[in-house]
Amino acid sequence: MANKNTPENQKTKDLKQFEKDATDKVMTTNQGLKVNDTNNSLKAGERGSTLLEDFLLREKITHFDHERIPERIVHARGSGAHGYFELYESIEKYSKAGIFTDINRKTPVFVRFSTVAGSKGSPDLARDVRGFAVKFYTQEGTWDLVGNNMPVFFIQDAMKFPDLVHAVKPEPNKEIPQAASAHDTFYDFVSHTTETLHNQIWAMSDRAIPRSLRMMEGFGIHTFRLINDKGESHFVKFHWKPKLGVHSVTWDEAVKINGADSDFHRRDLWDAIDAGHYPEWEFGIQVVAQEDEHKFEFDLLDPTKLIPEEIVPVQIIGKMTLNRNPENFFAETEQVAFLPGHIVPGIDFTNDPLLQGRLFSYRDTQLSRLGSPNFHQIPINRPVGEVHNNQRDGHMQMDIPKGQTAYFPNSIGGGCPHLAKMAEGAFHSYEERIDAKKIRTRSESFNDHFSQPALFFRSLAKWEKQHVTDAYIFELGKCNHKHIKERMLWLIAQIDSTLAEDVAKGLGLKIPKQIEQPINQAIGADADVKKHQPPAKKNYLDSDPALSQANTKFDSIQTRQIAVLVANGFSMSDYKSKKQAFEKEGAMVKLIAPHGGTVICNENMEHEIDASIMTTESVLFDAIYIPGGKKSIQELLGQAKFKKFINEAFKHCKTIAADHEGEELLDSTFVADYKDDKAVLINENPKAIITSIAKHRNWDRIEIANKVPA
Ligand code: HDE
Repeated sequence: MANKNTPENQKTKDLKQFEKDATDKVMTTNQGLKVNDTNNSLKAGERGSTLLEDFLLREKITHFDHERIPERIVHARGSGAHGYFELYESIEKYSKAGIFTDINRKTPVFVRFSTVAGSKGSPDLARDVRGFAVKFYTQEGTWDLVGNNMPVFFIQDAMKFPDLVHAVKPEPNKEIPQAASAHDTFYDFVSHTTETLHNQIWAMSDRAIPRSLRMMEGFGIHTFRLINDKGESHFVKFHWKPKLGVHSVTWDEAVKINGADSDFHRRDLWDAIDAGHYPEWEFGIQVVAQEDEHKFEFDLLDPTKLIPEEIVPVQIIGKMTLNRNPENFFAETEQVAFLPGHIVPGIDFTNDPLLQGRLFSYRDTQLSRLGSPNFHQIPINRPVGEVHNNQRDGHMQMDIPKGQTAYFPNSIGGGCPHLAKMAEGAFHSYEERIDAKKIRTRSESFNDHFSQPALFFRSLAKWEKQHVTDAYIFELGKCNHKHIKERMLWLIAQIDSTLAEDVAKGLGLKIPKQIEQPINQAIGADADVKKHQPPAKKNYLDSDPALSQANTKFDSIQTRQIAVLVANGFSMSDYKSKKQAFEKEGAMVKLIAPHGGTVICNENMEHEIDASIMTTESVLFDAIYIPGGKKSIQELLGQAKFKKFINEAFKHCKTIAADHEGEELLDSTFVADYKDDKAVLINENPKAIITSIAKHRNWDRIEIANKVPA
């Protein structure tokens, strides 16, 4: 059994040998030649032309000219972190994987979160699915769980992926819009490809605008297999559940955050890890016995379907902690290469046609992105175990394979590298029985496209439903083609008639009684059209509480950003008691003042401020606290942006607390008429404020909040 710290040290040690630290070092060329001028090129005379001879200039410029690589074709915008995975209990009855059986291991991981549609420099708060890709450096080989923050995908067959991506990306004639699904081509595709509707409604929900990457769930999406040491298979879905709960911002905030801090999620992840608030997710599995494969109302191989947790509960078996920021963004976060085909003994694939296509695509894309079949030798991609085979050469070969042979079998090289016996942990594909015709089609068992979107919508709280409605109105409102909007309205009506009516009202359109047939055009030209049309929704479960963010955790204010509004003369005693209490619970308390530099409290102490009101925005914080102090409040009243700051926080249903004279500032805002709101707290004790902030938002306020003209 491995020492508890071995694996983590193994990858850290491996990466360490490639790290470069220039502290106290002299500057050199790439050949190690010492350089004493990197500011001026070599010229013929002081004002003369530059000489071709200048190898220092050429080396520097040539490297610069080639320092970009293609961004990922999807998921280009990402943020990464290192950490480790621990197992709570062995699941050896299901899987023989070391990572699932050895509770003494700490398996190193590298995680990359991403948005899907936008370019590398696009803003973090786009309405989009988030990638949630985890590389486990296990002792038996690297396992990549390349998932998303939503449990289903838009399409059922890999063959449709280029169409989906072309539809959502900026339109090809004008390269507009960036990082947005709210445009004609996307809804043209969606409205003709009804299998997309489930993931689509998730993308309209708050899941698509997370408060933090640390506050979202992760899903492997596909049904995989777990294989035990007897070679038996169980179906499995993988889940990540954030310890801080699942929380989101509102769309109005998202739009404003993108302007105020387009790196909001990336910064939030980095700062939390930097401050020692290590993000954690519990790891869960939904297991289905082989013989139960066909007992569901949907096909387990269909990636547009989830298994409701009400039907198959998630068993929590481990935890992932992210505890180290990368040393270098390009070397680690950009160059990391995830492949769903990276699995280890004890885990295997199913015939999900989307997964099967992914097994081809990811290796292929790394070849153009990273430029060489040796991408596995890049430090972040190297497995922790030894690598020996007869693959040779290629661009940027980093290894020096010794010996005369590069083939198998051989006798000259002593038959090495020799083959692993099963008893030595060799990989062996699950021996699935297959007796089938070769056929290009879509299984009829994949045809139900309305039941699960309807289940999702039914399971949401009132405020979540309102957000979905608003999102559809926004997205379809951005489309120019009336027939696309009408087609969408008809399809939404198949999911939920009230939702469709509300969206139609917002669009100023009527839900059409009929739309041109067929509804689902994602089938072959000669396919039997009738056979492939989705049937009316079925109700096999009234609701699944796990689908609603109203049922998440509301027990912590850890890492919540609290804006404290102050000017000279603020009450130190008010502030001190709150600051201590908030920080004890792990919140980040930030002083916001009318100007930069410092402010002096009523006890004559100087306090460094975190941001002047001119450089920050309400949307970057989770809550507001205003300590008393007559002089301070008078000054804050004199600067209109403080009122805007408070009005916006009120609009976004946040906790607003004030002590003593602080109430006067609230009286000058929209809050004045709503001081009985449960998240407006005046002269309350710290505990009450903490409980309120932990609730994330007071969504009961939503209807009043929508009236705030901020
Ligand atoms: Fe991906 N996807 N994908 N995808 N995907 C890529 O691989 C692809 C799908 C996901 O942080 C690409 O290295 C196809 C589902 C994540 O580096 C590419 C299909 C899920 C990431 C690719 C899918 C994902 C990618 C682009 C349909 C959730 C970012 C760059 C058959 C389970 C990984 C790259 C990172 C990245 C192809 C569908 C998640 C082009 C063909 C389903 C998290 O290979």
